[in-house]
Amino acid sequence: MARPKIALIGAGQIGGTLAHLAAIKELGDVVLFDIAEGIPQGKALDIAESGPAEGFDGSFKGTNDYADIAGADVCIVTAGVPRKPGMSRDDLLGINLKVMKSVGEGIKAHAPDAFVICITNPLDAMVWALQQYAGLPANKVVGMAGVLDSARFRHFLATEFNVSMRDVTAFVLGGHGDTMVPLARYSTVGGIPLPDLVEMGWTTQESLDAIIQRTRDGGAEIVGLLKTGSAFYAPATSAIEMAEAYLRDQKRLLPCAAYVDGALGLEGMYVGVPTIIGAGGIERVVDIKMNADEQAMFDKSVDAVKGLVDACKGIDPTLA
Ligand code: A3D
Repeated sequence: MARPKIALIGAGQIGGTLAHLAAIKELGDVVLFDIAEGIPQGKALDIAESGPAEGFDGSFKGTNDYADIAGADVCIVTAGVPRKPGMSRDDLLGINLKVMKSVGEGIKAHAPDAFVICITNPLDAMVWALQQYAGLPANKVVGMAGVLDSARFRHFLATEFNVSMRDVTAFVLGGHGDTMVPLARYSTVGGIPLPDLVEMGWTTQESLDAIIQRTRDGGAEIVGLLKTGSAFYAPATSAIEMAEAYLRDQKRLLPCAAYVDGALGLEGMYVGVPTIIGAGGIERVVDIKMNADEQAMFDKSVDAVKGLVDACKGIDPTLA
Protein backbone atom coordinates (compact mmCIF):
# COMPACT_ATOMS: atom_id res chain seq x y z
CA MET A 1 0.00 0.00 0.00
CA ALA A 2 1.31 3.48 -0.83
CA ARG A 3 2.49 5.59 2.08
CA PRO A 4 0.03 8.30 3.20
CA LYS A 5 0.84 11.85 2.05
CA ILE A 6 1.13 14.56 4.69
CA ALA A 7 1.13 18.20 3.57
CA LEU A 8 2.44 20.77 6.03
CA ILE A 9 1.27 24.27 5.10
CA GLY A 10 3.77 26.57 6.80
CA ALA A 11 7.37 25.46 7.25
CA GLY A 12 8.30 27.62 10.22
CA GLN A 13 9.06 26.48 13.76
CA ILE A 14 6.04 24.21 14.12
CA GLY A 15 6.03 23.11 10.46
CA GLY A 16 9.65 21.96 10.61
CA THR A 17 9.06 20.12 13.89
CA LEU A 18 5.94 18.45 12.43
CA ALA A 19 7.99 17.24 9.47
CA HIS A 20 10.67 15.82 11.75
CA LEU A 21 8.13 14.03 13.97
CA ALA A 22 6.23 12.64 10.96
CA ALA A 23 9.56 11.33 9.64
CA ILE A 24 10.63 9.67 12.88
CA LYS A 25 7.19 8.10 13.35
CA GLU A 26 7.12 7.06 9.65
CA LEU A 27 3.62 8.50 9.28
CA GLY A 28 4.00 8.99 5.53
CA ASP A 29 5.62 11.04 2.79
CA VAL A 30 5.90 14.70 3.71
CA VAL A 31 5.45 17.84 1.60
CA LEU A 32 6.46 21.09 3.31
CA PHE A 33 4.85 24.16 1.72
CA ASP A 34 5.66 27.79 2.51
CA ILE A 35 5.63 31.14 0.72
CA ALA A 36 9.21 31.73 1.89
CA GLU A 37 11.55 30.45 -0.81
CA GLY A 38 14.24 28.00 0.27
CA ILE A 39 12.97 27.40 3.83
CA PRO A 40 10.70 24.41 3.05
CA GLN A 41 13.24 23.01 0.58
CA GLY A 42 16.09 23.35 3.08
CA LYS A 43 14.16 21.81 5.98
CA ALA A 44 12.87 18.93 3.83
CA LEU A 45 16.39 18.09 2.62
CA ASP A 46 17.86 18.38 6.12
CA ILE A 47 15.23 15.97 7.51
CA ALA A 48 15.67 13.54 4.59
CA GLU A 49 19.41 13.51 5.31
CA SER A 50 18.71 12.50 8.93
CA GLY A 51 16.95 9.34 7.64
CA PRO A 52 20.00 7.09 7.27
CA ALA A 53 21.18 7.74 10.83
CA GLU A 54 17.71 7.58 12.39
CA GLY A 55 16.63 4.69 10.16
CA PHE A 56 13.41 5.91 8.54
CA ASP A 57 12.24 5.81 4.94
CA GLY A 58 10.01 8.28 3.17
CA SER A 59 10.03 11.15 0.74
CA PHE A 60 10.48 14.74 1.91
CA LYS A 61 9.80 17.60 -0.44
CA GLY A 62 9.90 21.34 0.14
CA THR A 63 7.87 23.53 -2.16
CA ASN A 64 6.38 26.97 -2.87
CA ASP A 65 3.78 25.50 -5.24
CA TYR A 66 0.39 24.32 -3.97
CA ALA A 67 0.23 21.79 -6.83
CA ASP A 68 2.71 19.68 -4.85
CA ILE A 69 0.19 19.02 -2.05
CA ALA A 70 -2.09 17.26 -4.55
CA GLY A 71 -3.87 14.26 -3.10
CA ALA A 72 -2.65 14.83 0.48
CA ASP A 73 -4.35 12.62 3.07
CA VAL A 74 -3.61 15.05 5.90
CA CYS A 75 -2.86 18.80 5.81
CA ILE A 76 -1.55 20.51 8.94
CA VAL A 77 -1.75 24.30 8.74
CA THR A 78 0.67 26.53 10.63
CA ALA A 79 0.95 29.27 8.00
CA GLY A 80 0.78 32.77 9.41
CA VAL A 81 2.50 34.70 12.15
CA PRO A 82 3.02 33.74 15.81
CA ARG A 83 2.80 36.22 18.67
CA LYS A 84 5.59 38.14 20.29
CA PRO A 85 5.87 39.04 24.00
CA GLY A 86 3.02 41.34 25.03
CA MET A 87 0.75 40.23 22.18
CA SER A 88 -2.39 38.17 22.70
CA ARG A 89 -3.36 35.45 20.23
CA ASP A 90 -6.27 37.68 19.19
CA ASP A 91 -3.86 40.40 17.97
CA LEU A 92 -2.98 38.04 15.10
CA LEU A 93 -6.53 37.88 13.73
CA GLY A 94 -6.39 40.35 10.81
CA ILE A 95 -3.12 39.14 9.32
CA ASN A 96 -3.74 35.42 9.80
CA LEU A 97 -7.29 35.62 8.38
CA LYS A 98 -5.81 36.66 5.03
CA VAL A 99 -3.40 33.73 5.25
CA MET A 100 -6.31 31.33 5.93
CA LYS A 101 -8.00 32.54 2.74
CA SER A 102 -5.04 31.65 0.54
CA VAL A 103 -4.39 28.37 2.39
CA GLY A 104 -8.09 27.38 2.22
CA GLU A 105 -8.17 28.03 -1.52
CA GLY A 106 -4.97 26.01 -2.00
CA ILE A 107 -6.38 23.04 -0.09
CA LYS A 108 -9.72 23.28 -1.91
CA ALA A 109 -8.01 23.19 -5.29
CA HIS A 110 -5.42 20.47 -4.59
CA ALA A 111 -6.29 18.37 -1.52
CA PRO A 112 -10.09 18.42 -1.06
CA ASP A 113 -10.14 14.91 0.46
CA ALA A 114 -7.63 15.68 3.20
CA PHE A 115 -8.18 15.69 6.95
CA VAL A 116 -7.15 19.25 7.82
CA ILE A 117 -5.69 20.21 11.19
CA CYS A 118 -5.35 23.95 11.81
CA ILE A 119 -2.85 25.31 14.36
CA THR A 120 -2.70 28.97 13.30
CA ASN A 121 -3.91 31.43 15.97
CA PRO A 122 -6.32 32.74 17.10
CA LEU A 123 -7.17 29.08 16.75
CA ASP A 124 -10.94 28.75 17.06
CA ALA A 125 -11.67 31.64 14.68
CA MET A 126 -8.98 30.59 12.20
CA VAL A 127 -10.17 26.98 11.94
CA TRP A 128 -13.72 28.24 11.40
CA ALA A 129 -12.55 30.57 8.61
CA LEU A 130 -10.30 27.89 7.08
CA GLN A 131 -13.23 25.45 6.86
CA GLN A 132 -15.28 28.09 5.06
CA TYR A 133 -12.53 29.07 2.64
CA ALA A 134 -11.63 25.43 1.90
CA GLY A 135 -15.27 24.35 1.60
CA LEU A 136 -14.46 20.91 3.06
CA PRO A 137 -16.95 19.01 5.24
CA ALA A 138 -16.79 20.23 8.86
CA ASN A 139 -15.87 16.75 10.16
CA LYS A 140 -12.67 16.91 8.07
CA VAL A 141 -11.46 20.31 9.38
CA VAL A 142 -10.38 20.58 13.00
CA GLY A 143 -8.25 22.80 15.21
CA MET A 144 -5.42 21.70 17.50
CA ALA A 145 -5.45 23.35 20.91
CA GLY A 146 -7.08 21.11 23.51
CA VAL A 147 -4.48 18.35 23.16
CA LEU A 148 -1.72 20.91 23.82
CA ASP A 149 -3.49 22.71 26.65
CA SER A 150 -4.34 19.34 28.25
CA ALA A 151 -0.73 18.16 27.82
CA ARG A 152 0.48 21.28 29.65
CA PHE A 153 -2.05 20.65 32.43
CA ARG A 154 -0.98 16.98 32.59
CA HIS A 155 2.69 17.94 32.80
CA PHE A 156 2.09 20.36 35.68
CA LEU A 157 -0.10 17.79 37.50
CA ALA A 158 2.38 14.93 37.04
CA THR A 159 5.11 17.16 38.48
CA GLU A 160 2.92 18.23 41.42
CA PHE A 161 1.99 14.63 42.29
CA ASN A 162 5.33 13.08 41.35
CA VAL A 163 3.64 10.46 39.18
CA SER A 164 4.09 9.39 35.57
CA MET A 165 2.56 11.65 32.92
CA ARG A 166 1.04 8.50 31.45
CA ASP A 167 -1.25 8.10 34.46
CA VAL A 168 -2.53 11.68 34.35
CA THR A 169 -5.48 12.43 32.10
CA ALA A 170 -6.84 15.95 31.77
CA PHE A 171 -9.43 17.88 29.85
CA VAL A 172 -9.08 21.48 28.76
CA LEU A 173 -12.08 22.68 26.75
CA GLY A 174 -13.44 25.95 25.35
CA GLY A 175 -11.59 28.47 23.22
CA HIS A 176 -7.79 28.46 22.99
CA GLY A 177 -7.28 31.73 24.84
CA ASP A 178 -7.28 33.28 28.27
CA THR A 179 -10.78 31.92 28.87
CA MET A 180 -9.90 28.25 28.22
CA VAL A 181 -11.56 25.84 30.63
CA PRO A 182 -9.35 23.25 32.42
CA LEU A 183 -11.91 20.83 33.91
CA ALA A 184 -10.62 19.53 37.24
CA ARG A 185 -13.55 17.16 37.72
CA TYR A 186 -12.80 15.37 34.45
CA SER A 187 -9.04 15.27 35.06
CA THR A 188 -7.63 12.28 36.91
CA VAL A 189 -4.58 10.48 38.21
CA GLY A 190 -5.08 6.78 37.56
CA GLY A 191 -8.82 7.44 37.38
CA ILE A 192 -9.00 9.46 40.64
CA PRO A 193 -10.52 12.88 39.88
CA LEU A 194 -8.55 15.97 40.99
CA PRO A 195 -11.13 17.16 43.58
CA ASP A 196 -10.80 13.75 45.30
CA LEU A 197 -7.01 14.11 45.31
CA VAL A 198 -7.41 17.46 47.09
CA GLU A 199 -9.64 15.75 49.69
CA MET A 200 -7.05 12.97 50.01
CA GLY A 201 -4.41 15.58 50.84
CA TRP A 202 -2.28 14.99 47.72
CA THR A 203 -2.40 18.70 47.02
CA THR A 204 -4.25 21.79 48.20
CA GLN A 205 -7.01 23.69 46.43
CA GLU A 206 -4.61 26.70 46.26
CA SER A 207 -1.94 24.66 44.49
CA LEU A 208 -4.50 23.21 42.10
CA ASP A 209 -5.85 26.69 41.33
CA ALA A 210 -2.30 27.89 40.64
CA ILE A 211 -1.74 24.96 38.25
CA ILE A 212 -4.99 25.72 36.45
CA GLN A 213 -3.94 29.35 36.02
CA ARG A 214 -0.47 28.30 34.84
CA THR A 215 -2.17 26.07 32.26
CA ARG A 216 -4.24 29.01 31.01
CA ASP A 217 -1.05 31.09 30.75
CA GLY A 218 1.01 28.19 29.35
CA GLY A 219 1.49 29.71 25.89
CA ALA A 220 2.41 33.15 27.25
CA GLU A 221 4.95 31.59 29.64
CA ILE A 222 6.85 30.12 26.68
CA VAL A 223 6.51 33.29 24.58
CA GLY A 224 7.96 35.26 27.50
CA LEU A 225 10.95 32.93 27.70
CA LEU A 226 11.66 32.59 23.97
CA LYS A 227 11.03 36.27 23.17
CA THR A 228 11.19 35.63 19.41
CA GLY A 229 8.23 33.34 18.80
CA SER A 230 5.90 30.89 20.47
CA ALA A 231 5.99 27.25 21.54
CA PHE A 232 6.60 24.68 18.84
CA TYR A 233 7.70 21.28 20.21
CA ALA A 234 4.55 20.53 22.22
CA PRO A 235 2.17 22.08 19.64
CA ALA A 236 3.71 19.96 16.87
CA THR A 237 3.60 16.77 18.97
CA SER A 238 -0.06 17.43 19.81
CA ALA A 239 -1.04 17.84 16.14
CA ILE A 240 0.87 14.69 15.20
CA GLU A 241 -1.15 12.79 17.83
CA MET A 242 -4.32 13.95 16.05
CA ALA A 243 -2.97 13.12 12.57
CA GLU A 244 -1.97 9.64 13.74
CA ALA A 245 -5.45 9.08 15.23
CA TYR A 246 -6.92 9.80 11.77
CA LEU A 247 -4.39 7.92 9.64
CA ARG A 248 -4.45 4.83 11.87
CA ASP A 249 -8.19 4.98 12.64
CA GLN A 250 -7.41 4.94 16.36
CA LYS A 251 -10.78 6.35 17.57
CA ARG A 252 -8.88 8.50 20.09
CA LEU A 253 -10.90 10.65 22.47
CA LEU A 254 -9.10 14.00 22.22
CA PRO A 255 -10.15 17.57 23.04
CA CYS A 256 -10.11 19.51 19.75
CA ALA A 257 -11.58 22.66 18.26
CA ALA A 258 -14.36 20.93 16.32
CA TYR A 259 -17.53 22.07 14.62
CA VAL A 260 -20.34 21.58 17.13
CA ASP A 261 -23.97 21.71 16.14
CA GLY A 262 -26.30 20.40 18.83
CA ALA A 263 -23.94 18.97 21.48
CA LEU A 264 -23.09 20.93 24.65
CA GLY A 265 -25.95 23.32 23.87
CA LEU A 266 -24.03 24.86 20.96
CA GLU A 267 -25.37 25.74 17.52
CA GLY A 268 -23.01 25.63 14.57
CA MET A 269 -19.64 26.87 15.81
CA TYR A 270 -16.04 25.79 16.30
CA VAL A 271 -14.78 25.51 19.88
CA GLY A 272 -12.75 23.11 22.01
CA VAL A 273 -14.80 20.04 22.92
CA PRO A 274 -14.09 16.34 23.53
CA THR A 275 -14.09 14.52 20.18
CA ILE A 276 -13.40 11.09 18.76
CA ILE A 277 -10.94 11.06 15.85
CA GLY A 278 -10.76 8.08 13.53
CA ALA A 279 -10.71 7.36 9.80
CA GLY A 280 -13.94 9.37 9.44
CA GLY A 281 -12.24 12.52 10.77
CA ILE A 282 -14.19 13.94 13.70
CA GLU A 283 -16.46 10.95 14.18
CA ARG A 284 -18.21 12.21 17.28
CA VAL A 285 -18.45 15.19 19.60
CA VAL A 286 -18.78 13.90 23.15
CA ASP A 287 -21.67 15.67 24.84
CA ILE A 288 -20.39 15.84 28.43
CA LYS A 289 -22.37 17.26 31.33
CA MET A 290 -20.99 20.28 33.15
CA ASN A 291 -21.98 21.60 36.57
CA ALA A 292 -23.08 25.22 36.97
CA ASP A 293 -19.56 26.60 37.60
CA GLU A 294 -18.04 24.70 34.67
CA GLN A 295 -20.89 25.73 32.39
CA ALA A 296 -20.41 29.41 33.35
CA MET A 297 -16.68 29.21 32.49
CA PHE A 298 -17.44 27.37 29.24
CA ASP A 299 -20.14 29.92 28.26
CA LYS A 300 -17.67 32.78 28.83
CA SER A 301 -15.12 31.06 26.62
CA VAL A 302 -17.73 30.39 23.92
CA ASP A 303 -18.66 34.09 23.97
CA ALA A 304 -15.00 35.05 23.50
CA VAL A 305 -14.79 32.77 20.45
CA LYS A 306 -18.03 34.22 19.04
CA GLY A 307 -16.52 37.70 19.40
CA LEU A 308 -13.49 36.66 17.32
CA VAL A 309 -15.69 35.06 14.66
CA ASP A 310 -17.72 38.28 14.45
CA ALA A 311 -14.48 40.22 14.03
CA CYS A 312 -13.56 37.92 11.11
CA LYS A 313 -16.95 38.55 9.51
CA GLY A 314 -16.33 42.28 9.91
CA ILE A 315 -13.04 41.98 8.01
CA ASP A 316 -14.35 39.61 5.30
CA PRO A 317 -18.13 39.88 4.78
CA THR A 318 -18.03 36.85 2.40
CA LEU A 319 -17.69 34.70 5.54
CA ALA A 320 -21.14 33.62 6.71
P1 A3D B 1 6.60 30.64 12.30
O1 A3D B 1 7.84 29.95 12.72
O2 A3D B 1 6.63 32.11 12.07
O3 A3D B 1 6.09 29.91 10.96
C1 A3D B 1 5.01 30.38 10.21
C2 A3D B 1 5.33 30.13 8.75
O4 A3D B 1 4.19 30.51 7.98
C3 A3D B 1 6.51 30.97 8.23
O5 A3D B 1 7.52 30.11 7.71
C4 A3D B 1 5.88 31.84 7.15
O6 A3D B 1 6.73 32.04 6.03
C5 A3D B 1 4.67 31.00 6.75
N1 A3D B 1 3.63 31.75 6.08
C6 A3D B 1 3.22 33.02 6.30
N2 A3D B 1 2.23 33.33 5.43
C7 A3D B 1 2.01 32.22 4.68
C8 A3D B 1 1.12 31.92 3.63
N3 A3D B 1 0.24 32.82 3.16
N4 A3D B 1 1.16 30.69 3.07
C9 A3D B 1 2.05 29.76 3.53
N5 A3D B 1 2.92 29.99 4.51
C10 A3D B 1 2.90 31.21 5.08
O7 A3D B 1 5.42 30.35 13.34
P2 A3D B 1 5.16 29.02 14.21
O8 A3D B 1 5.38 27.83 13.35
O9 A3D B 1 5.87 29.14 15.50
O10 A3D B 1 3.61 29.21 14.53
C11 A3D B 1 2.65 29.10 13.50
C12 A3D B 1 1.26 29.48 14.00
O11 A3D B 1 0.85 28.56 15.02
C13 A3D B 1 1.15 30.88 14.63
O12 A3D B 1 -0.05 31.50 14.21
C14 A3D B 1 1.08 30.58 16.12
O13 A3D B 1 0.41 31.59 16.84
C15 A3D B 1 0.30 29.30 16.11
N6 A3D B 1 0.41 28.49 17.33
C16 A3D B 1 -0.72 27.88 17.76
C17 A3D B 1 -0.71 27.09 18.88
C18 A3D B 1 -1.95 26.43 19.35
O14 A3D B 1 -1.96 25.74 20.34
C19 A3D B 1 -3.20 26.60 18.61
C20 A3D B 1 0.48 26.91 19.60
C21 A3D B 1 1.64 27.54 19.13
C22 A3D B 1 1.59 28.34 17.98
